Amino acid sequence: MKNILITGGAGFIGCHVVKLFVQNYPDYQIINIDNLTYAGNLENLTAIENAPNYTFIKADICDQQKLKEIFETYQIQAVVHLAAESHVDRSITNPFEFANTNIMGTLTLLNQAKISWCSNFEDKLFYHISTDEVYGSLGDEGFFLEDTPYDPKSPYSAAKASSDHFVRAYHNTFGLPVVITNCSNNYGPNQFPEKLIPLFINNIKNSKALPVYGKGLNIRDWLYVEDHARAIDIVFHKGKIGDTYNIGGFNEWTNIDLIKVICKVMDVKLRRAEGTSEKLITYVTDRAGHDKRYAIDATKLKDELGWEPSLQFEEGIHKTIDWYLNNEEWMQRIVNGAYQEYYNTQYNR
Ligand code: NAD
Ligand code: TDX
Repeated sequence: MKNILITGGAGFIGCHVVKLFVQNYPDYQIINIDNLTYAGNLENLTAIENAPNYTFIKADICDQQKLKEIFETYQIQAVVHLAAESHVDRSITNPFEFANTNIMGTLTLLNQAKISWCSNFEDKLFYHISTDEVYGSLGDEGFFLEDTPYDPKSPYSAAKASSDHFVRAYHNTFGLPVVITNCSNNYGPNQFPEKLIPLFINNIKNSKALPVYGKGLNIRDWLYVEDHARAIDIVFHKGKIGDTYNIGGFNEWTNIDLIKVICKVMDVKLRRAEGTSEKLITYVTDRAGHDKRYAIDATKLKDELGWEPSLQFEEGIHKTIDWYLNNEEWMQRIVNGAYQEYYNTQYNR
């Protein structure tokens, strides 16, 4: 029996992690806390919301008193921390919110774990989920390794980098048992349609312009979200305390090539003439400080813990597009804001 606190479980990656843990580990009690920002959507969790080993609590990771209550009530033994502000463009317009949630929220959670565990850290774990963006931006060559120096460039990545440093500081200073993973760009079902792939799928479906930043030549390494959740499961159970593991898809694409693949697949699935979707491509002003290239070397995770991506990109992108086309209501309710009422009707207690 283990009581595990997962933060940010109503978000994109969090919902896949919560579902995996609830379904694969009936002996674990999964307590999901999320304060349901615009990005938190409890509809992502309907498959497991009534499971006996699952509890949802609407809570803010910056709320120390609430965290104290939750640690005491549920006798929390491990934390898997995903809650964050996650969208780079929003961090450019509102950096303070990112500092508050990603830095102060993480620090509040770390400190509560330290206090509640009374420095008795046996069988405890604080697992922090982070991003490859903390390493900055690559040129044409090379990969991010676990010991690549931090060089964050956006307010989002600066806040995530700071949170990573606090996690390591709590390990070094107080002995808190921590593990960190830094992952590349995720894609798949349930991603909020502000991020490139779901935004473009939705715009193509509605014959709206596809806003490509700059020349579309920036490069990202894409990983299917369920492969990330599987990696988190493995690191949670087998990761070495104090260590960092990079997680990536070994799957680099320039934005424009990726967009053209999505356009082609969408033409076929929507039975539109070849080339219809590509005509929607519109080059727009570049993102400020737009990182050129991210590429993860996930060899350590493969060699030490035996994880590698299971899905080829072609299969992943088909699965993803099918999911959005088969879940039009999910998208519609997000676009019109109705998903935010779900909490009030389902969890009004
Ligand atoms: P998301 O924006 O879809 O979800 C974030 C969740 O956190 C939401 O449910 C939101 O309501 C919740 N949240 C935000 N502030 C909170 C607060 N103060 N208290 C409680 N809950 C709060 O994000 P995501 O894409 O699922 O990312 C999850 C984590 O993974 C983040 O830490 C992110 O930095 C990291 N990550 C994401 C990617 C990616 O490609 N999306 C890649 C690598 C790492
Ligand atoms: O409209 C767009 N047009 C465009 O050209 C959007 C939304 C994005 N882009 C570009 C910017 C990036 O080069 O596409 C690329 C991907 O953009 P996002 O989906 O916003 O992701 P990115 O900025 O790379 O960050 C993501 O991966 C790392 C997540 O949002 C982060 O949370 C994660 O840490």
